[in-house]
Amino acid sequence: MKVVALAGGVGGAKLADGLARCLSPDELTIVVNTGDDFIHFGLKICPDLDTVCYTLAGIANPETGWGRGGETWNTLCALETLGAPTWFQLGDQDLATHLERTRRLAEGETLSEVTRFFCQRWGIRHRVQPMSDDPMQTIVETDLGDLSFQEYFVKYRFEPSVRGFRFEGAAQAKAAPGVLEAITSCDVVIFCPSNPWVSIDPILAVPGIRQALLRARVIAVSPIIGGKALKGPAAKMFSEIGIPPSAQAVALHYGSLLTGFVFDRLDAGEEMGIRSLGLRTLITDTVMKSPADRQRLATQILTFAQQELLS
Ligand code: FO1
Repeated sequence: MKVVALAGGVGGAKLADGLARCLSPDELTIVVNTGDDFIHFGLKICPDLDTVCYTLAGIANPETGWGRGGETWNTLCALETLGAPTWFQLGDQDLATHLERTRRLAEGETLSEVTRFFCQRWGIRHRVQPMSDDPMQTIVETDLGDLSFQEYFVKYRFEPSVRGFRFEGAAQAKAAPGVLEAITSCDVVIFCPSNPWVSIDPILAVPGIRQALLRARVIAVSPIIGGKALKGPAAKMFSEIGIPPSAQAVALHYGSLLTGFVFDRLDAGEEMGIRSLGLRTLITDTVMKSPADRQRLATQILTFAQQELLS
């Protein structure tokens, strides 16, 4: 079965890893949010691409989900003694990724090419693609003013109250080579349990992607469980935009793009409401605490997708 997964952040990376454990490299393309990317110390940092790649390569930090396992922090400590900004924690090994990415981009490689190179080096056989090779920046509109995503998320610990979002550069961006083709030729697209507002929406804002999805079968996995997000500000964002956070709110957010919806047992009471949106549903344990959980959830979603294909 040919699958395209849209992912951003730690929850998305976990399900992408589960899918990679179930599907062969020619069956899976993972399209990753780059709206969180930013320039820091002159380096191009792509947190979601790195989180997905480190997770698939088995070299991610198991505690945080982002950055690398067994990391050292010598550079960050040295920067601190210089009074340099250290709000964004860059480990020594992780820094090597940003240095080499920045060098290759300056030599004229595209972000897709650099990502393919890293995947080869880290032994990742499945295709991992940035949503676009063009710069796009998620801006979080807050009561403190407009903040770039990493400022909002890391520097201000997602404390400011959110008023809205915009994706700067979206109108001029082109989908990365192969992304639209992957969506139009796959059997199913899976929206990983990533933040709908700032991980999946930036991907949907890339011209052509939403239109391509309208002709595809799309299954979303809810990142909201029992009214809360396992990690990050997704539930807080729903509330501050004026929508009570729930699995159904996630389904409504994606609206007519979806054909199927996966949500947690804890929210089984929402089934009727979600089905009334015309969606097929899978209710299961969606929390992924271990690699075995990732594979189990991916297997269940793929079986559900197969049933959709047959229906
Ligand atoms: N998240 C944090 O909460 N604090 C950090 O200092 C931090 C550093 C960092 C460095 C490299 C990287 O690839 C990711 C990093 N993240 C950090 C995670 C990142 O901000 C978020 O996971 C995503 O942007 C949200 O999708």
